[in-house]
Amino acid sequence: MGEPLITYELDGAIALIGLNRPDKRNAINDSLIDELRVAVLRAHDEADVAVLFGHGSNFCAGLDLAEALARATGQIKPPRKRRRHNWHEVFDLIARGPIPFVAALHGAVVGGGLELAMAAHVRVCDDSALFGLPEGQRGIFVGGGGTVRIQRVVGTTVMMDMMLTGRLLSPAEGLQEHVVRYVTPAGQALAKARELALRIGKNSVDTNWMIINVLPRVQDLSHDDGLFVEQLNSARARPPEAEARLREFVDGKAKKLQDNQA
Ligand code: 1HE
Repeated sequence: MGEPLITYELDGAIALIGLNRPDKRNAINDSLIDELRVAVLRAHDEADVAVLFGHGSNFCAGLDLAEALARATGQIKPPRKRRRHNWHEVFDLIARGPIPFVAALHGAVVGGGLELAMAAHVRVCDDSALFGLPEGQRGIFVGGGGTVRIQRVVGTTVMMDMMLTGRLLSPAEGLQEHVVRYVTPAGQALAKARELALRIGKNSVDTNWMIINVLPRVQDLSHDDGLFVEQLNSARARPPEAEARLREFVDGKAKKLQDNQA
């Protein structure tokens, strides 16, 4: 058996999930998606937060174009039954699962690689990162949730430009367009992502679940329905953990918020 296409490591409550196909720039083929699914589900079971990163020179070169060609020419037969797209399934497991994901990005973060990164909840890149959607140049279209997820983050104008002109965004532009929230010097994105994951992992797991599951759904609702869903969630019976954390503050024993500055 060859090297796994996904590496998995548990560091305390943090799952470290690495794309591990560096010779093909971590291009996503069906086997990689299958292994990613297994790793994500394992992280759901045993971790409170996960970090997603790429081994080698870049985060991810997107769809495996050789496999896409084999599919386009009929060398790989289409499935007999229609089913949900495997990328949609796995990326939604990341985006709307029980635990937050932090993405550590470097080098090429393009096409499906960008779609995967955008499934994570907090994104960090180093100054080698380049963000792009080269589908137009390859004669294909985004298929990993980009029309929904990327468009909602960067807006139609930016996504149209990226797709039509093939323009790559620099880390500074990525920051400006909310593709990432943090930029580090080269080689330090993973360390920063782990530091943020550690911080996120200290939150109540229940609140983390609400943050990542309620916010994106409310974003899709009307004002009135959004407030209704917010009320249902904020008013639902709070676990003992909430009581303990509230008491900690009231008793003057909670950590100062200022300790959390950038
Ligand atoms: C690949 C892929 C790939 C590299 N599929 N094999 N994605 C793209 O259009 C990006 C295509 N890739 C690139 O533009 C460049 O490879 C990179 C900028 C990412 C990196 O450049 P570099 O110089 O470091 O590497 P390289 O020499 O171009 O590639 C190294 C190897 O990786 C080479 O294979 P080799 O056997 O000749 O060594 C490449 O063929 C291979 N490789 N990228 C397959 N993507 C569900 S919809 C989503 C649609 C999309 O994602 S579209 C975007 C596709």
